[in-house]
Amino acid sequence: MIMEMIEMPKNFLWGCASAAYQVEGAYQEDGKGLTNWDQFVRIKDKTFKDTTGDVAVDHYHRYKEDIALMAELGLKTYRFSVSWARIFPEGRGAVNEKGLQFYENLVDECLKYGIEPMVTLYHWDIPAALDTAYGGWEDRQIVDDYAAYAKCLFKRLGRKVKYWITFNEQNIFTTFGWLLAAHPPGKFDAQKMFYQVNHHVNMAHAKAVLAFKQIVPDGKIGASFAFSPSYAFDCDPKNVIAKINFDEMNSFWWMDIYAYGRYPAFTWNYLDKKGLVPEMEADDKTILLAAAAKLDFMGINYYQSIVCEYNPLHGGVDPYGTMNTAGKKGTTEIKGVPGLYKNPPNPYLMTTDWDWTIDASGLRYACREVTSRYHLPIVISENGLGAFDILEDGKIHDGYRIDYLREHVLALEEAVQDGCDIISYCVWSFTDLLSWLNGYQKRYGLVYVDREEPEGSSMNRYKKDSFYWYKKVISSNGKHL
Ligand code: BGP
Repeated sequence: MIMEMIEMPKNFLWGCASAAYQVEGAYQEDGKGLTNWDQFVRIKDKTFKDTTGDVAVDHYHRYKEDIALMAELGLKTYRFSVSWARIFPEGRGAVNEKGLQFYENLVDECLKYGIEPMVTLYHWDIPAALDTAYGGWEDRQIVDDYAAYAKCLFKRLGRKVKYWITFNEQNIFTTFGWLLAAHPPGKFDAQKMFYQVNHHVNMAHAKAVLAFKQIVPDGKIGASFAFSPSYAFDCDPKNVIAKINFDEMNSFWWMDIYAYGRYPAFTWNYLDKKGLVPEMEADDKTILLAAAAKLDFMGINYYQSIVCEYNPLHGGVDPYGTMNTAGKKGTTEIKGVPGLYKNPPNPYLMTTDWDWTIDASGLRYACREVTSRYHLPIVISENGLGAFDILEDGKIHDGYRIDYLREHVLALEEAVQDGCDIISYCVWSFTDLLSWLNGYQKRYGLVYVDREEPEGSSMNRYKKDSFYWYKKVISSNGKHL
């Protein structure tokens, strides 16, 4: 069907997103405590060329310049995260006023230009002091410390910030941290702890949502989930069952908690037989249910879809294949869970240099699935293309990024026509920034930042072709693609 270009709903929040560790730098300034990432990146060979976010793209000092550029673009919302250790250097206890002031300044700067701030409370950087004190997310104490941190921000910024996100990609930071050893705390195959950690995060999320509704009753709160919608390899029933296994283990396990306040039955049953279900306290179920009833939107970070195929219990592929962090196409290994599913490549789709499948229709599929299953408004809190960019005479001709974004915005418009209630779309990212494991060479920005892996470049900002393209999209409210 040929779709007509449509205007997005009135007041649609065209946005861009970032995360504190990936943009701010200033890792030891104004009383900030160290975080898990400040420490992890110092372990040799954990990140591409041992890059760090010590300086990142210096947003801490250049936020005014960056927000002025956002205003020039016509941005309606800027999604950024708060570094917990700037607010509570020890993770709990004494508040660091300078940290709070920095974020209030950032919010005020956005509001000055009519840009709606959207605040993520946790985008993967936990104060190192809490890891030292009791093992961070591994200990139940984290739930109340996170809730206290969240309340402090709701109280300080709740009158100015309407949109809040409790966690960014809980599924990714826990999988990479406790199963793949690729993110802090760098544990491999710690399955029992992985599910326990996730339960702690769920409780922290739930308590924050409940506190939010008391402190900021007219605000909106959700969680951002890295959602990869899946396709069965074909209509062989074995592959179709592999798909629903994958969905329940990898998507609904988290999204059902946010939206329904309960764990899905198949996964619970499967984990129970293996002795992997988390320990829960007496009123956890009540708290989860109460928070779910108050969730305002589902945040979706969409980058790619996935294919599911039968994976035999014996002789199947395992979950821990090699990752492509160098941008060399074809170096990612197929992964899966023996007896449940495996994820082969999709022969119908192209991939990025980092082997991420490019599938705009998957975004429409994701919105449709979330709408049918959860009946919630949707914030697309991240979507974008990581690529090598070339700066030539002050220009960056990133037509490939424009093609990618155009296809995805079109798919989003189709989802709106399908009946999905989508309130925002945030391009990842506004400026180039640190890609956690891939250094500064994997660029996502609409604005190029002159920096390489080693410190010392100018940090000058250059508008890419995609900047000018997105400006037209925003000013036409999605009609001009
Ligand atoms: C998401 C994260 C972002 C960002 C993005 C791109 O998972 O929320 O922080 O990094 O992915 O990922 P990468 O930098 O690995 O290419």
